Amino acid sequence: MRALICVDIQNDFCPGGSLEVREGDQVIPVANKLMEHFDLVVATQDWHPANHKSFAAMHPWRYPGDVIDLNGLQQILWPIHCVQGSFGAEFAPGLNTDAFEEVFVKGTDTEIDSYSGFFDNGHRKATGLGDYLKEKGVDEVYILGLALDVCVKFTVLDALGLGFKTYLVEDGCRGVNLNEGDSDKALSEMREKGAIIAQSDQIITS
Ligand code: VGL
Ligand code: ZN
Repeated sequence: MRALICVDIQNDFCPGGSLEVREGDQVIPVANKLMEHFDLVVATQDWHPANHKSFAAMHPWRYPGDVIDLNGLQQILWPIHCVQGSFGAEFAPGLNTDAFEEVFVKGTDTEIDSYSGFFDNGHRKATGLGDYLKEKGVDEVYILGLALDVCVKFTVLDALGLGFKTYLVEDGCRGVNLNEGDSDKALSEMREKGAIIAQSDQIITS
């Protein structure tokens, strides 16, 4: 049984959003098209309290891109984004959210960030996505969304760690590329750790 996981396709990660990813909105038609070919589609949603400590604005004299120690973990500071209930946290317009069987929110604890859709960055708490997929008998996951070099990457690595056969849908992702080349590095790392890098048209015709 295979499942499609749509990672963080939200307004704040699309052009004009507070943490915009270049061409982020271009993943929407790819996601919508692929959904038709899956019996199970789930989504993750970055869903922060307004005072989340991954926000640079929560730390005096700190700016987006700075790195701090947050409760023992290295934390990149981000602009305020995906605040619970805000427009920026909503799924991007045009995304076929009706296809989502379940949505898993992450980043809800002010004290720890959660890039992966499965666990927080300290692997302290699970979101429920892993158990949910196993209960449904899923053994293969196809992952796409935003941002390739942050939340998509960590979701892929955790999927591999949980034993899923893991496909990364490359044309269904865009990267934030805080540093030049981050997306290429992320692709290499995912491939090295066992992910299969695929294009959406290969999946549709296979
Ligand atoms: C993300 C940075 C902070 C993402 C979420 O969805 O890639 N990136 N929070
Ligand atoms: Zn976030």
